[in-house]
Amino acid sequence: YEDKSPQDLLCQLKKTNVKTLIRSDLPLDNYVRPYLPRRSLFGNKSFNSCVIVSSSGALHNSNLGKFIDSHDLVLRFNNAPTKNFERDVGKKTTVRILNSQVVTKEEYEFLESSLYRNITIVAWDPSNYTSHLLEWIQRPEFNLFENYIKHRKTIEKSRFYLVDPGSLWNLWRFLQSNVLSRLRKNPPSSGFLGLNILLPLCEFVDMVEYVPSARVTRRCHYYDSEENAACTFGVWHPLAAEKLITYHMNMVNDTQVFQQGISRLPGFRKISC
Ligand code: NCC
Repeated sequence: YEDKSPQDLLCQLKKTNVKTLIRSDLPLDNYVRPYLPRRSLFGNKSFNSCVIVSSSGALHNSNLGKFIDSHDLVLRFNNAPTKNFERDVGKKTTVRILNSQVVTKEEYEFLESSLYRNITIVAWDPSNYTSHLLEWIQRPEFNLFENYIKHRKTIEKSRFYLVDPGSLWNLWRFLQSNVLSRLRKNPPSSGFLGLNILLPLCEFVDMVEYVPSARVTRRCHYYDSEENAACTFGVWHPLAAEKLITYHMNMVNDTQVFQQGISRLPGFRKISC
């Protein structure tokens, strides 16, 4: 462990490649291969302003909707709704990051719900720490390939990407190399994954209520009333480590982070390593 500056951390993160799978990553005879996109997420597109809307209960009554919608790209997670919550979380969605439970479990109605149409979808599922890509495809935690293929086949203009599971462990190693505590071997949350998907594409990335502000409550999500402080600080995912390091890399002052609930990171193109 060494004490690193925000710049050092961002440079280390820039080298931690997070990739989505493309056709050429799989052998010719693999059944998923024909459905994968030829090019990776957003190709060489770029965005000026990007925002990540955490699903945190602290967004309730935040009034951040207009601020969120003013960004060029808006990233949301899982089944987090906008309808009826526009004042706090806005209504624009460019990308959704989904964990494999949301893609596979009946209750989320992945193939039917309008939440998952006309946007870009990026889904992830954890592999074993030591397993290879093809082993993961044979034995995913939740079998997202069936609905992946159905979505790609039947939904018009389906823009659906899968995260290379090795990327999750690259991010885990980044976190572990920058905290003193010993992290359990569970992948980072969709939140930290989302950050790393956007940093190469955006001039800057704002995150709302990811680093918790003075609005922090025990409430898990802005869209339901379940109370569980672990949603904010983590049990399964290394959330506390993710948030501490994100705070350290952030470029705005503490009033913005802890009063407004907004942290901002410079995109990778902005930093020279
Ligand atoms: O709750 P979840 O997370 O969907 O939240 C998305 C991301 O927002 C950030 N967050 C959320 C709540 C909170 N109080 N503070 C936060 O900072 C986190 O960065 C989080 O990643 C996930 O990461 O995919 C997760 O998904 C849920 C659940 O599967 C989905 O919501 C679908 O219902 C997981 N919960 C359970 O499995 C019970 C959660 O552990 C991780």
